[in-house]
Amino acid sequence: MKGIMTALITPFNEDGTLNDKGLREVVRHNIDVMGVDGLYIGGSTGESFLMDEAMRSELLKIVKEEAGDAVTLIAQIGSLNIEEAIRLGNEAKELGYDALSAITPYYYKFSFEEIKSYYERITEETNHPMVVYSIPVLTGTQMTIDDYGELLAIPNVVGVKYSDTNLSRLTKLKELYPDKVFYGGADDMLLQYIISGADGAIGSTYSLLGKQAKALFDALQNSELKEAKNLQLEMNQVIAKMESIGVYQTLKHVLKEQGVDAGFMKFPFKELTDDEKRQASEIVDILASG
Ligand code: NAY
Repeated sequence: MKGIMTALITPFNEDGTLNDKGLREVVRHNIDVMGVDGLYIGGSTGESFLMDEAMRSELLKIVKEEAGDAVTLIAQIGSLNIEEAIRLGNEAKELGYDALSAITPYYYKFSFEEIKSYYERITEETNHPMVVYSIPVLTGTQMTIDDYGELLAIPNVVGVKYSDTNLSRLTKLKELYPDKVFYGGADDMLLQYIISGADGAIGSTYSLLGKQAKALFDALQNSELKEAKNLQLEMNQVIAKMESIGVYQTLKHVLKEQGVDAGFMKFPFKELTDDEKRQASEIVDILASG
């Protein structure tokens, strides 16, 4: 469960249906070319909040079929509809996913007690390892150390995908819960997350920067801080460019230029304009020269 995991994009056809062939290519690319340790399926990067349940279920089936047991697989099954989350969680468990993950329930301003009961209910009814997905920048839900502690005390909650950027809180959490697993979630801070106690990271840009991220992670395990810093700076040039154009769209564009059928975005996400495509193509050159 440790190391570098790609938050997988989902390739769609132009009409919004799932691009089965492209999805398999993206899975293969991450395992065979990037050499990442795991895949996180159906997260923010995977646009799963724009999909219906049948499509989410199909996504989980195809990825497992293609990846087999080659890498760790985590299925993000969170949904505002608890029954849907439980059904998807049980499906992922039956398919052989290593763990489930669920976004903190969003949109409504749920109380912490409500958030906690959501995790209790999903874990009780799926009885499978659960990674809490905390991403305040998208959900607006900020949790305290005590809140995280209460969630980590729920049976089957094995860790947190910590897309929170408060690093001193992360250090404290790892100190308090050394047996739980914590994943960093902002790719331009991978080095800082690991130094602050994270066991690994889950990020979208590792579909392109997986090798560098793995090298950075290994450098830190060997206390090679200077090497790690250089790798982070190199990665950040690409990440900043992606952020200025649109991370998910740029990922798909660059992968397609690299020969991987990453497909289209799901409505209402827009495709890149011609000018943005030209900017995104510069990343292809940067990666090829690195
Ligand atoms: C997911 O669920 O897809 C994620 O892991 C999210 C992590 C990404 N954050 C967002 C908001 O998409 O990888 C990061 C992010 O794309 C990267 O740091 C570049 O900003």
